[in-house]
Amino acid sequence: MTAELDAQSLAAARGLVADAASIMVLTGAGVSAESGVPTFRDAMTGLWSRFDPEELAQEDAYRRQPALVWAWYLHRRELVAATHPNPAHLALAALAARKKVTLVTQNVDGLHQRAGSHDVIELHGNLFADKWLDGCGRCDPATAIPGTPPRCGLCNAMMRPGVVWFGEELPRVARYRAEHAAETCDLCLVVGTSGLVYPAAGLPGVARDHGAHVIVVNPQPSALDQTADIVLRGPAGVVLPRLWDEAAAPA
Ligand code: BV8
Repeated sequence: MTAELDAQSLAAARGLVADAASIMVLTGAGVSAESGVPTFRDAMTGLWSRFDPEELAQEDAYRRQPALVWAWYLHRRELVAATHPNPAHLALAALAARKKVTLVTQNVDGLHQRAGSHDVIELHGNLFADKWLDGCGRCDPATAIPGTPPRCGLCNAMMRPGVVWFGEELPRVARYRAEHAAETCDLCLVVGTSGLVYPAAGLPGVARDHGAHVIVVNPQPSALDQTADIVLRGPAGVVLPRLWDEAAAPA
């Protein structure tokens, strides 16, 4: 337990989790940090240090420099594929076996699913899904012309990562389901996000406005701290297993 993680806040948070009938969880890159996945803003280490991720994660960047952006996504896929879920992911999967949990993530790494979480709402898509940019409707990855990026053999459209870029609308169903969960939960657990990217970062405020308690888990201050009833200042992999660990006495 980190020095800043005081026992009183932890006990209060455990009580909220134990009493909750419906929990909405919103995760960001910090929940995967202990797996070794760089958070979104510090993903730009080494080769990529001279680029701004928000610059690369945009459609016009892709149209301007498809090979560079495609290589960036392949690099991130390789990084993520070599990692494993950490105790934070596993604790969230275990919570869903005991409580009604709607897991909403901003992450594109698929680690919640690999930890055993089901029906994960991926607001920003998935790094391992591909789709087409301006495709003809009959584009087929099986017959794509290999390249950086691959292209459709019929219409020459570029394959693109199945993520949501800045300036793109979120997937409608995912967004609707996340907003419904925020409106109907009685506890919103916010884990590992700087709370800077919208509309995802607005969800804890929606939950609060509908009467839910909000708990933030983050070793650093975040833009969502002021929305929280309780801020647990520690790493998710340490904090989450203490919020509902099986061994501990009921709160
Ligand atoms: C939209 C997929 C409607 C891609 C991502 C101008 C033009 C267009 C739009 C906008 C604009 N101005 C503002 C907007 C809206 C924009 C936005 O919010 N911009 C921000 C930068 C201001 N949003 C959008 O564009 C969204 N679409 O609004 O459509 C529209 C359309 C047109 C015009 C207007 C509106 C789409 C947003 C989705 C972007 N795609 N990802 C890819 O990955 O390549 S976002 C990407 O960044 C991530 O998915 C993630 O969501 C976000 C990063 O946030 P975090 O997850 O919080 O990560 P971060 O690194 O910031 O923080 C990590 C945290 O973890 C830190 O707090 C750290 O302390 C903590 N931590 C570290 N270690 C641990 C830990 N916590 C716990 N435990 C630890 N061990």
